[in-house]
Amino acid sequence: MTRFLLLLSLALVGCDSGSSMSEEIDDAPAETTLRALATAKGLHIGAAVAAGPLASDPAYREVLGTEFSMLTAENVMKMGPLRPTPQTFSWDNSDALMDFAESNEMTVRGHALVWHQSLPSWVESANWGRQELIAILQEHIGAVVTRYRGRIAHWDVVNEAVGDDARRRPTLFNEVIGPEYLQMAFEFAHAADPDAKLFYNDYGAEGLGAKSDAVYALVQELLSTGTPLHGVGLQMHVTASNPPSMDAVRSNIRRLAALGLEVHITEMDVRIPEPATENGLVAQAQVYNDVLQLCLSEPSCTSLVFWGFTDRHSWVPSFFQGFGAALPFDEDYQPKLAYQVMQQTLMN
Ligand code: 9MR
Repeated sequence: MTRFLLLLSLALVGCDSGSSMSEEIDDAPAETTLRALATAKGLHIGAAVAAGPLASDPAYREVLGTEFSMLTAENVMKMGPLRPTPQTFSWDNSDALMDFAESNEMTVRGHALVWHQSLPSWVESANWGRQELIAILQEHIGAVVTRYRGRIAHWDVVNEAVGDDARRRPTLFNEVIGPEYLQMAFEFAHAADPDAKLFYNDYGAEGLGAKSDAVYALVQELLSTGTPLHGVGLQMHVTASNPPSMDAVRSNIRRLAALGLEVHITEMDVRIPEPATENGLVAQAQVYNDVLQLCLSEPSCTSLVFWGFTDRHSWVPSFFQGFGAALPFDEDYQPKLAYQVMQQTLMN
């Protein structure tokens, strides 16, 4: 708590010095956004975007475009939303996201080409043969990556292939194609856009432990077979009261970097019990700040992406009963303590 009070006072001082600095420039407030400050430090700071408010809520668009340099699709680039039928693609929402990103000069993380959730029912319900399912993967990955070739810098190619038991998850792809579906997926993506950086993304593998060991072994194996894999996404869906040890996350990032991989924090949110209390918000701010500082201090950690940005739109309350308020902006788009403390860290 003492450390937090120090950070908070620094945050308040930092806000003042930011505004005096800004007298020299025309567009003063932009210089103290997370976006401007993180960019100056070579870090992409991003948020997952929900299609509904992106289409309909000017305040949502304003904060997103001002505060973040990177965005990712919370849902609209998953196979279910993109592929209502075997014959059709539904590009409207993903195109709208790309348009927004490009008109705001934001970089895009594509999410996610292969995942066992959010599959179309026509994929889940049929009894595929191995070659048929490989053909579906190839066609799907090829079509999506080709459509956004040169415009999506980073793709989550395979998401959550390791189970909570640290074994290969027995997904449709793993069971029908075999574990080699992973290498195939990366190769299909690489063929469609050789310049895109291709990521393996997972949760619960941020620190050290059986699952992160399994993810490490998986990416090591993929690299050893020449798979075009360039990075690992650490999702970082955590609770304020029980975050992973930052020392362990640092060790994990370093061992991945030693394999030549880039690391992105891809889906960070820090849930607290609702209704939110002062103590909860303080603990939350500390976790956000710890992860930001860690990422800034590790050269391989090049992006920090939140899973949303406003408590108005977050998957957390519907998934974790009794928890919420997990993001750096509140439901009215006001910056929370977590925002202020991160802003101060980026100013230093
Ligand atoms: O936040 C997403 C939620 O709106 C969707 O209903 C859900 C299923 O598609 O996926 C959520 O996002 C997940 C992400 O794609 C992968 N990592 C875990 C995220 C939270 O469940």
